[in-house]
Amino acid sequence: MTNTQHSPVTVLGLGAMGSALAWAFHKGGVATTVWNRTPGKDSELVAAGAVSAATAGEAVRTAELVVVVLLDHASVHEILDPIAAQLTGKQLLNLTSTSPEQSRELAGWAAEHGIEILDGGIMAVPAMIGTEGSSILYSGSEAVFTAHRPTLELLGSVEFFGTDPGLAALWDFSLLTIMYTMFGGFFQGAALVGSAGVTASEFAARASNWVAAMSQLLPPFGRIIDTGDYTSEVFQDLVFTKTALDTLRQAASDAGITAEPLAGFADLVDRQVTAGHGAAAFERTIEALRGK
Ligand code: FVH
Repeated sequence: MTNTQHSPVTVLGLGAMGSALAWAFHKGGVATTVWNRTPGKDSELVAAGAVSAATAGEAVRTAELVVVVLLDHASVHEILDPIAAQLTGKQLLNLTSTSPEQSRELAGWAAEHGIEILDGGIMAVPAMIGTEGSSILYSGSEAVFTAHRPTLELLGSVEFFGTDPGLAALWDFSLLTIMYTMFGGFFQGAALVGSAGVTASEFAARASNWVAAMSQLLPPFGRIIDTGDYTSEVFQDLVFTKTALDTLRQAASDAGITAEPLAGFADLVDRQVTAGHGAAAFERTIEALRGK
């Protein structure tokens, strides 16, 4: 049953994420129309009462809010460019993972066509959509965010970062950077301990506690980086860090595995030591990322 609190929504793209979003809208009482390039992915949604459209143009006709959740920036343009005229005067939400610059480019394109656009970064996997753990970061049109906030809250908690359309993606990609480097470290650690016959599952149980404990160090790191003073408060200096990383690389080599996930970070530390900052706090590594 549809709920008059929510305007009709169209979801363009029924991959794993688009389907999860469409289901959350539908279950929340939103009149939901769906379209996907490859037909057939909407059969269960349609059986449950969602409306299927044969083309993207047809799909956006009745919607006030059009949600686009496709593979990437190129596929978004591939689908939206031919229907720009039908989108004029409508409100668009891009939940496709696009880089900050791509989000800004899309916002420029939307403005040229009289389309109000909000951009979002989904901090959840499809199974989490609509649950407490799901969080979505937004930026761009505050009017679209405010008008549809109750509808957006059906997907997860919401936060608006500002009118720069690239901001949500900037936060999203910064958080994903942590996630992927952590996963890379987990795989390297699992390969290392696995060289002694330990299973990855056994390692994972201990590693998740370790990651949780180490994450407590991030706020103090942030504070030191923000002062720009890497000499007054030195929890661990760069020479010590270089020695530790060199030994970790040696351990990987001895076990016959590659240390590539660690190598990028180790190179940054090496550069800081070579530049004469060995006694500084290892948080100074961020300056190597900034090219200093
Ligand atoms: N899945 C996840 O965990 C993450 C969580 C964070 C956010 N991402 C982003 O969400 C976007 C969509 O991801 P997805 O999980 O739905 O991805 P797929 O299941 O691979 O579905 C891709 C959909 O895109 C359609 N598509 C691809 N190329 C084109 C194109 N050239 N023209 C039209 N549609 C296209 C594809 O259609 P089809 O292959 O079924 O015809 C799917 O609908 C993504 O940006 C994630 O980074 C998800």
